[in-house]
Parts: sequence; C-alpha cells; structure tokens
Amino acid sequence: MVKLLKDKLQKWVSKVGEGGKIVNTPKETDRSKKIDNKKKIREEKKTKRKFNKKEKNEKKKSKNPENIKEKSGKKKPVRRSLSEEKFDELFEELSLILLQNNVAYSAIEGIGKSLKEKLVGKDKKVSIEDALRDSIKELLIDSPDLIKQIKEKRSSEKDKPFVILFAGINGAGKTTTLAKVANILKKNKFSMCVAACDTFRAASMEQLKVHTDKLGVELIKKDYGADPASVGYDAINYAKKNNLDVVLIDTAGRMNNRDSLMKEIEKICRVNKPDLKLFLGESITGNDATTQAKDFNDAINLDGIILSKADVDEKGGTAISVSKVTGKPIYYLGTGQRYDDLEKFDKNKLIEKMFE
Ligand SMILES: Nc1nc2c(ncn2[C@@H]2O[C@H](COP(=O)(O)OP(=O)(O)O)[C@@H](O)[C@H]2O)c(=O)[nH]1
Ligand SMILES: [Mg+2]
Repeated sequence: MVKLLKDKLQKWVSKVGEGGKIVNTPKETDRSKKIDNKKKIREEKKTKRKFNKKEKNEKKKSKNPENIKEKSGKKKPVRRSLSEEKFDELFEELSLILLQNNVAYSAIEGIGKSLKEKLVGKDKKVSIEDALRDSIKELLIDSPDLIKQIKEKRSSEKDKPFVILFAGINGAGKTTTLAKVANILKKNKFSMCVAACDTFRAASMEQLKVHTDKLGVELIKKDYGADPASVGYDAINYAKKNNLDVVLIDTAGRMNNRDSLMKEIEKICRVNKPDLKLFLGESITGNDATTQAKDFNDAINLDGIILSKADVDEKGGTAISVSKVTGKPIYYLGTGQRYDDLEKFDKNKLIEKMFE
C-alpha cells in the first residue's frame, strides 16, 4: 500500500498539524485569520524587544499552536485534541486508500473505530502512525504454531492422525500449498499421506501425484467422480493402520456461492472431522478472497487461513480483511511456486511491509 498510505498519512499528519497541532490555514476560518494577525503583531514586537528567558517560557506555555516547538523526525505527536468531526473528515480520505489496498469495509470500520478512540480528544502525545499501526495490529491474530498443534494431538490421541483440509475456489493454490505444507511437515519428521479428494477436475490427481512422488509421500485416491468424502475416509483409515502422523486432504475448487458444492465440502468435513480446516485465498484478490473466506467460514467453520501469491501482492490489505471477517488466524503466506515458498504469517512483518 503503502507508499500511498504513507504519503497520505504524512499529509494527514500535516493537516492535523506539524508537531502535532491542529493547523488552521488562514483561508479556513476567520478565527485563524485573527490568530495570524495577532501573530504578526507579536512578531513585530518580538524584533523590538530582546528575547529574554522569561518570554521564552511564556511562549512555551501559550496555547497558541504556532508557539509549540516543532519536533523534527518521522513521528509527529498529536498535542492538541482532535475533534471527532475533523477526525471523520480526515478518516474518509484514509478509508479510500485502505479500500484501494484490499482492506474490506468492515475492517476499515474497525480500524476507524479504534483509531478514533486513540486520537480524538486526546491531549497527550500520540503518534498518528503508531496509532494506525496499533489499530491494524488489533485486527490481526497471531499465527498459531502448526507443528506444536500436531505434536499435541499426536501425544494426546495416539491412534489418530492429525487431519488437515484445504478448501477454496479453483486456482487459489490449494494443491500447491498442500505440497508446501507436506514439505514443512517432512522437515519436522512427521509421517503423512495425502487424500486426493478433488475427484472432479480433470488431471487434478495427476497434478497431486507429481507432488507426492517428489515429496515421497503416499497418495490415497479413487476414480474421478468418486465421492470425495469417502476418499478422505480411506486416507484416514490408511493413516491409522500405518500409524501416520498427518493426513492432508486436497479438495476440488468450488465457488462459494454454489450451494451444492458447499454442501459437498460440508459432507467431507462431517465424515472426516478435520482437526484443521484451512481456507486458501489469493492475496491479490482482496475483496473477493474476503467474501469467499466469510462464506467458507459460514459453511464449514474454518480454523485458519493461508493466503497464496503474497509474492505478487503489493497491497497487503487482504490479510487484514480476511482476519477481520472470519476472526480466524492466518497460518502461512504463499510466496512463490517452489516448495520452500511458504512463510509463517507474521503480523508485525506485514505491518512493517505496509508502512515501509
Ligand atoms: N506466484 C505464486 N503462485 C502460486 C502460489 N501458490 C500457488 N501458485 C500457483 O497458482 C496456480 C494454481 O495453484 P493450484 O495449487 O493448482 O490451485 P488449486 O486449484 O487451488 O489447487 C498454480 O500455477 C500455482 O503454481 C504462490 O504462493 N505464489
Ligand atoms: Mg487443486
């Protein structure tokens, strides 16, 4: 976003006031003209008189904003209270930038509300940039530790594998991400098998087979057209028999507004009871990914989210939006097409990227 956001923020800060004061430009109000005239007179007097220490102190104490010594540097604290009206007016502009950067309405509302609480009517020093960072951070959930979750389940229920289901629309990156997750799990010495529950799209099983062969992982599949729930069931039984740690379920892409397909994924979940239902969304699709995440969450009650294609996304707002609408954590970000291109989601890193 965020060069734009940053620019806007700077403009915003300077409107609120250099050094944090609210600047009334001469054109803005009559009152500000008066202040300006007063200032001129004072300036003239000032040149006549010697600038003694007592006067300096008085000026410091004065409430006239022009006398507040400006601080140089990046963060400009707000010193005088910002009215709610002024805030609303300024936040409207900021909302547009956020909107253009894939932050959904509901998330913008959330940011606005929390920013307002931090800035409006506050006399103490508040850096607007810090307040905005904090408001965004509040919407993001810390990424859980998948490895720890699997270990915990395997030690508490020794006869059951940890089942992970990947859901999302076509092309979101489910199959590729499943392979990337398998790669991470392998590195952590977990044993696993993959369930080819996309029995719908031509060549889906062949695509999956290429990955499982490369990774040296067993693929459980049936014919095209088979009931996907039963493929998952077979895979879980296979894992139980072979004492495997994890079952990864690949599913067919489905549009979130297609009732029959959403019913099908509900059935896969009902039959196989995944420990982790992950929604795969594309970072670049912003509001679309947000609506999908909400619909999938309504249908199958997601446990978490992975956003793919973060490598081609400059905006960063999708993560904020999907977290806000689902209230679920983002586990990973897909950052490319190789197996290693999967990064644990780090909200601080995302915020830094947005403000860099
Ligand atoms: N650049 C980039 N491409 C990705 C990423 N994840 C998946 N892809 C590509 O997106 C396309 C669709 O991925 P696929 O896993 O088949 O999606 P699915 O239909 O949800 O299973 C493929 O060409 C992938 O290589 C990612 O993180 N970054
Ligand atoms: Mg696929």
